[in-house]
Amino acid sequence: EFQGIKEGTGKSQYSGEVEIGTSGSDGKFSMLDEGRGGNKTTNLKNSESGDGELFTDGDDKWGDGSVNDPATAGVDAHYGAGQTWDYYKKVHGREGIAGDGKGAVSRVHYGDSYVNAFWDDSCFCMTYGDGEGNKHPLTSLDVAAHEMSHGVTSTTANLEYAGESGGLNEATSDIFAAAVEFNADSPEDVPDYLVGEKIDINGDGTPLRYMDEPSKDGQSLDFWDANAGDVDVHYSSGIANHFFFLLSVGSGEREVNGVKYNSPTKDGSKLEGIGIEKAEQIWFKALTEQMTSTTDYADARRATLAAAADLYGKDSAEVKAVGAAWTGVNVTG
Ligand code: ASN
Ligand code: ZN
Repeated sequence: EFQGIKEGTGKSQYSGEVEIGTSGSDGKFSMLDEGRGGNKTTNLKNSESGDGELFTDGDDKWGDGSVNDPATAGVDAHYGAGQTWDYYKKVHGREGIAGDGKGAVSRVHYGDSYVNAFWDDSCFCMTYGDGEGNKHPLTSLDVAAHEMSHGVTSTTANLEYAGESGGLNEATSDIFAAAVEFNADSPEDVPDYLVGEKIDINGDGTPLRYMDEPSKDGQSLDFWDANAGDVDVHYSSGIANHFFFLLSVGSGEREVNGVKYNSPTKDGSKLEGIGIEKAEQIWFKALTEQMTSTTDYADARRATLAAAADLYGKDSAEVKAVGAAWTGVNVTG
């Protein structure tokens, strides 16, 4: 639901026509969302430093839905920040990324053909490149939610960004990116268990990452093994992303919102999911109450089992499902 004091309309590149929280009055509006802690979105105009220039507009109708209008990337980023804010508030009772009611800054048009986006604790801001040829800004809803969720992780468990804890840090951002999509009101971004499916980062229409079978990207791990801590954190995250898919949806061939998945288990077990609504509650409680900077995969199994026991009872079907999903990704406890 909309909580800002002003509602502008934006034509985004990836989410269709959306409402965004703005401020101001006739003749001069700005991308400052007072209703969401003062989230604001600025234009770096290809610079790689500075705060950027706050987006302003005369009639509160932003962007044209294409890269030709610099405000379009602003719409996507501002919308993503707003939807992520609403998600944490509505689903987890958390006010803002740090839980203190304060908004964050989104900076778009970073550098030239920069193919990444990143969160930075020190500026409490996220920054988006414009992608290959400056044609595909990395501003889709899931990318925004992923980056902002790095801020949630660093103000809670603070999972160290290396080794297995780094994989769990990355997975936390992908998990909440999916959860934000499922809770958002985007007319065009179909909620799915894919990461970066809108930004065409590979140039062939394929997503950046797959949660049902992470190895489909060519590098991510589907299952835990003793070397999991040695690979890039964006690949060891596959183990927990896969756990989350199995817990939410189940194993084998599945279809959600018209998107087809096929999720294997290491032990050949056939799993039924408990739904993303419960799975995201379990992950959030584990992240905020159980995990620490050094949590590894074995600890994550214990943390989520404890969270599920707190939420649903120690003999609950949910606790059994958590254990079975971890076993399915070879975190056997
Ligand atoms: N977009 C990347 C991420 O959020 C940036 C990085 O590698 N830290 O994971
Ligand atoms: Zn990340």
